[in-house]
Amino acid sequence: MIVRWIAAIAAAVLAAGCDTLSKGPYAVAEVKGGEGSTVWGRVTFHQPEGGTFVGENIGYSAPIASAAADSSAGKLYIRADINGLQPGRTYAIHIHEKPDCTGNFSGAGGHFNPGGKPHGRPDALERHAGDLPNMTSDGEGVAVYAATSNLLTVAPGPYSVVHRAVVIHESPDDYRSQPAGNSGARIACGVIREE
Ligand SMILES: [Cu+2]
Repeated sequence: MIVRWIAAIAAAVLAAGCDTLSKGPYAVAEVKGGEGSTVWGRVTFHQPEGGTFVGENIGYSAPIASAAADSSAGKLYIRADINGLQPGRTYAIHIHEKPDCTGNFSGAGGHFNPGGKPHGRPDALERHAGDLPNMTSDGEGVAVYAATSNLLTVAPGPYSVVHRAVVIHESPDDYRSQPAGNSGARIACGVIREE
């Protein structure tokens, strides 16, 4: 029921066609796997300036629709397009604290956690700012992903994603285990820069 309601809202918002995505601060990370890896892609961060804005209508299911429905002003819209994953698998994706993908991505440090909180569900009050919903690949190993955050910003400040890193892990985040959701090895990384 709730899912249907969210989908209906998303469809209505998309149909309205307003789009302030191009306004407000914007950041991007080019994500790459390690040596021999097929993983590559792009993660973008839009911070709308005001009013309700709309994610692109890419015909994807719940995650995209709910992100579009939830993308009111004051929330950061995060979009990932990742290729070369294994088909039909779920991966953890996080913001990590350092703009460094060296050392098999260990250079990125731990989860971005300016609030000094425990790791948690991405919709929990107590969580790392860098905790995000898991990402799932389709039958071709492509993940099209969207999420919103009411903590993160692109604009300068303690919660800004700029000069941080996006890290993708080999396993899903269980949203419980400390400090990183038992999500396994880091398989791809990209430094976030403002555009
Ligand atoms: Cu991580």
